[in-house]
Amino acid sequence: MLTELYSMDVAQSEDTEQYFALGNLVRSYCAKNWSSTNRLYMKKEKKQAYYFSMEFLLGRMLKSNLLNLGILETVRGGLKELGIDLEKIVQIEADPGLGNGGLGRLAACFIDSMATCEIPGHGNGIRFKYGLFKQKFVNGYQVELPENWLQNGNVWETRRMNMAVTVSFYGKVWLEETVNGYMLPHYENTERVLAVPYDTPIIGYGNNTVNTLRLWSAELPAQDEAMDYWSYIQRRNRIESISEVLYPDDSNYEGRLLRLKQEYFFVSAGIQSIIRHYKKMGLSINHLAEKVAIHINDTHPALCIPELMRLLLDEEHLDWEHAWNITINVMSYTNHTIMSEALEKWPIDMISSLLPRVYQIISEIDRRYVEKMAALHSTGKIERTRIIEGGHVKMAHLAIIGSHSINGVAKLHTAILKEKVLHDFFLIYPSRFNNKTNGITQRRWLMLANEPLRELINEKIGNDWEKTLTELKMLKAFRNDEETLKELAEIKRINKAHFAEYVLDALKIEVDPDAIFDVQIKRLHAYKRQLLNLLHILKLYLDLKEDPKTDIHPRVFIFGAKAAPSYTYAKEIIKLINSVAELINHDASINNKLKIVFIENYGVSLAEKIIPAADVSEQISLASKEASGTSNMKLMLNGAVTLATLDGANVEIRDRVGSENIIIFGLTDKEVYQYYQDGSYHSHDYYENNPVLQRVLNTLIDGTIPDAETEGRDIFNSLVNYGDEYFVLRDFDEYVAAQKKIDKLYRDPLTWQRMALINIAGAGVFSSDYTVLQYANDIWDVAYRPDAGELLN
Ligand code: GL7
Repeated sequence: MLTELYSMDVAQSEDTEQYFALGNLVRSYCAKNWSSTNRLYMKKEKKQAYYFSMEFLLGRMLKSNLLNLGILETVRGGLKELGIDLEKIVQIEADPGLGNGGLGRLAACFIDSMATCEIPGHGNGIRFKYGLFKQKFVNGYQVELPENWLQNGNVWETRRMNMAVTVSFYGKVWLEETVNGYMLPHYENTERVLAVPYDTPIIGYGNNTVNTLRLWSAELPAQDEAMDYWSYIQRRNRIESISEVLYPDDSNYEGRLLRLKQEYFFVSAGIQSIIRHYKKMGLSINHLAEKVAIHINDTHPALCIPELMRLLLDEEHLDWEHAWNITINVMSYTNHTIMSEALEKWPIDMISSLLPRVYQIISEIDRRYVEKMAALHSTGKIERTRIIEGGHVKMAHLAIIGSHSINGVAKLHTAILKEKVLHDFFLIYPSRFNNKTNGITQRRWLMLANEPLRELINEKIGNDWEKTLTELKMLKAFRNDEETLKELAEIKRINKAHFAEYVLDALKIEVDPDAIFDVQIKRLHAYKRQLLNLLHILKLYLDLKEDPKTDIHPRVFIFGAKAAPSYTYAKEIIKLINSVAELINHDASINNKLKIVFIENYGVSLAEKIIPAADVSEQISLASKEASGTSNMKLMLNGAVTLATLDGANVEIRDRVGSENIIIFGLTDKEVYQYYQDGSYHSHDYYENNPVLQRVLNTLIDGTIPDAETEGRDIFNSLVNYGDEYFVLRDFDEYVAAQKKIDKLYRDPLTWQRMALINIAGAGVFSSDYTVLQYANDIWDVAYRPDAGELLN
């Protein structure tokens, strides 16, 4: 392959050539299974599920492909004989950051699991030219740089020009009756965009299934090339901007036209290609719902609903009722957050000018909804739930009204949707609501990221768990086996030393692998409460300054977090953490008892390094706000002990490991809602009445923290004077007490390692294999691996 690609042999080649040669080999190695999977699906006319997602946060793929193909060790060994280190060449691959955080990474875990569980399920999204920005710290401030992940090419994708489709925007549309009596649209002055698919094989683990991730790229249609040169360049730039850059918003919604264009672009392209593929099988459009399931991942692809309606009405000439029936049966929707700013809504003017025909259809869906509900529900409820209201189109309402299934992503989150956030809809459509707790793939997050732990587990209980993760429960038999607990401790120590090397190399900070590695890795958002973590660090710092002999076990606090570029408050928190790190890391009197490591540019590849080295998993969001969380699952699977509020999937983690093996603190969701109701939370009182807390908070404004005056003042005010929206001060004392408990437990190594072991043993249910099997069985009604049925129980 090296000779074919680069006309060179191994001795002449460097890492980059070796990486691309190997990547190409792997791709051709799986090509046969890729086409035979497709042929089989066609031949058996199997129902297909399509996961529509704005984000797929894949991470590097070389090793995961090798693992899933069952050739990781062979390739590693073969390369070694040639004097090549696999670990070195995998670093060449760009880490495609086509997602913001948990939502995008979940989509990536799901497609890996679908292929592994032999579910005919594929991803559909956008091939963003630039992934999520690259984060740099300059003087402690976050600076955003472009992430040009395609610069050196992408070995995994195949451009499929022959499968391109056209997506239309703008223009005028009117309906005219045809000779057959159909009302069909006529268009004038539309802007046509060519959507070109790039397909990536998604390889199942230990089987012959290879599914497809189809990402669309926006290009200028060929006929437009005939225009004059400058108009051509301008139009090309405008069109290509659609698939240029991923929006760096986590749960902040930005009302930007380009975002709406992106959403319609991949929705329309995806659905057109699904229908084209379906019709190739010679089946009647009337049976579409028997062969196709489309999943709407968050509201971003909610235009799937009017777009499918448009194609069924305008292209297939079905009547409204019939088309609507098919659409509801095809569509299902997942809600991923209750944060109100993430509930997308578009101004009517914007959507009706950009997508005139789609807007007509949305209006008609809304009109019929109101008409149908009038007889059944109160006017108030109908007004609160209709799609077009207050001059806006509400995407969540569209997704709910047009789908047969609506799910939340953890038990608590689904309960809150039913009882609070979507309560009106729950009363209208009770049977549509269901829960599907998130999951993670054990292949990337244990088998690849933590090879020493994988080996230890295999030694103890065999390797059935690799396919059936709940088998990890067998580890419980070793809970009192000192030797195993010591081996577990050794592995953690090795992983920590490994990570410490990285920290020294990349950040020039020396950390002691015998310290507690306390990890909070997730997007920077006020509700996730990185500030609570920081206030506790400041408390420890003050304690040590007052009495250098204060008896605490040394700690390394590890943060990894990007803030949305427009989210000023989150960026201030980053700066503040970095300033506190400057202060503490350079204070010799602290005697290395505290260190703060804020990893720059946190993403999938860094998570793979940090998670195996973690002792403590910080999951400290304000109860009710974190829909699920998934780093909580990855960290427990790698033997970290969770320090958590009863939020999201933390509740289910506690149920699995028992209260003795997780440290829980803080308000419950019920208490939070109670505060909202009676308005009785006054953060200022906590400042006034709690001297310890007061002293800590004063460090933000009294000059203790270097070079963060503005940030310290703003943050102080938000907590003390402007209401403390996420109850940081309320939970402070309990958090400090919980941290003390951690300190005490950690000093008893056997107890600690037993907790770690029980966490690993209890993590089995959080495999995304189970999650997708439940989607396949309960929502999509598609087939799956015959022996996987028992995993559902
Ligand atoms: C999120 C939730 O915040 C997170 O709790 C959840 O685990 C994830 C996947 O379901 O979805 N919702 C959201 O908008 N983002 C998330 O990560 C960005």
